[in-house]
Amino acid sequence: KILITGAMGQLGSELTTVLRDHYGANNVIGTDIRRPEEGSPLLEGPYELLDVLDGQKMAEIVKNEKVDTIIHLAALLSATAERNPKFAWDINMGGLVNALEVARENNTSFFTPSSIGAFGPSTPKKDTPQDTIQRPTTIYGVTKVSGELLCDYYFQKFGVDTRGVRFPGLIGYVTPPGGGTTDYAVDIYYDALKKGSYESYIDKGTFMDMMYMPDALNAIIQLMEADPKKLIHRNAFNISAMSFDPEMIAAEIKKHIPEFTMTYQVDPVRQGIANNWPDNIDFTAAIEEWGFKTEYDLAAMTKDMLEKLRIKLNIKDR
Ligand code: VAH
Repeated sequence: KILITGAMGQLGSELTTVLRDHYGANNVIGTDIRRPEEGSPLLEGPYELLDVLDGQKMAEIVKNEKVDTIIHLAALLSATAERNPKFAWDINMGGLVNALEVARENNTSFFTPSSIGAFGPSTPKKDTPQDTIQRPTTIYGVTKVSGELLCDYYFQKFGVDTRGVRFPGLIGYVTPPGGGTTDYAVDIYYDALKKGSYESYIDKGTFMDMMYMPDALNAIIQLMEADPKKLIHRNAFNISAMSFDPEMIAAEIKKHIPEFTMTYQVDPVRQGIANNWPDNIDFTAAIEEWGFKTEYDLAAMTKDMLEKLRIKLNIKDR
């Protein structure tokens, strides 16, 4: 059985559904600090209230349900974390160490994501290597690097089967993103359909790695099912599908909505975070060690996002 923390989040909500389809609904327990509203797909399988700072409750669920895999997603993302650094440290690290302790005590396998946010201004910005300098200047990045090291430690010291990837910005139409720097790449599709225009808080020329949600979900399943003997890096694999700046995604949207216009109102905080992240990362290790691959590039993602959002938002005239 699989336990997912942060199941109500942008990634957690879609991963819970996909894993239930893949492994059987009753084998995937969604948990978060709040209960979803009635009718939520999250309630189509086992769901428990869980604050990841409550290690005792987490241990009880893992023991009672005979959980053998913990997927720990509960965390504050970069922009939100920057507004509440102490709270971000408490949740991101307090939650992680609780989850790792429960994994150690119950001998479960373990997945938690890192991020391109684990890199900083002194990291090579282009073709960022799998193994390189990591001196992030955001509290989010500090918790991501600390998390990578903690997961490596639990593997080396206690043999916990920890695995993880460094996610790029994730783009999906099911659940809105929650407080990230890359959220503009989701918001732009919603506004293109609702308003025919978008005011970007990230400046033109700011390149960041991105990935369509279906590819991110597949990557988690692929890594968790990979042969552990082949994993040299194990935690924090660089993965990405594309790198673009606001101008490129706007141009792709214009192919579908010719009257779409883009303006800029740069947010210094999130622009400051984006400036310190790579332009594009090298993900050769993920390809070599567990066959990482993606299906969606910017054109395919844009076509699918607009199709799915037209239905979700019931918009026919754009
Ligand atoms: C954020 N979407 O913007 C997250 C992610 C790589 C970006 O960590 O904080």
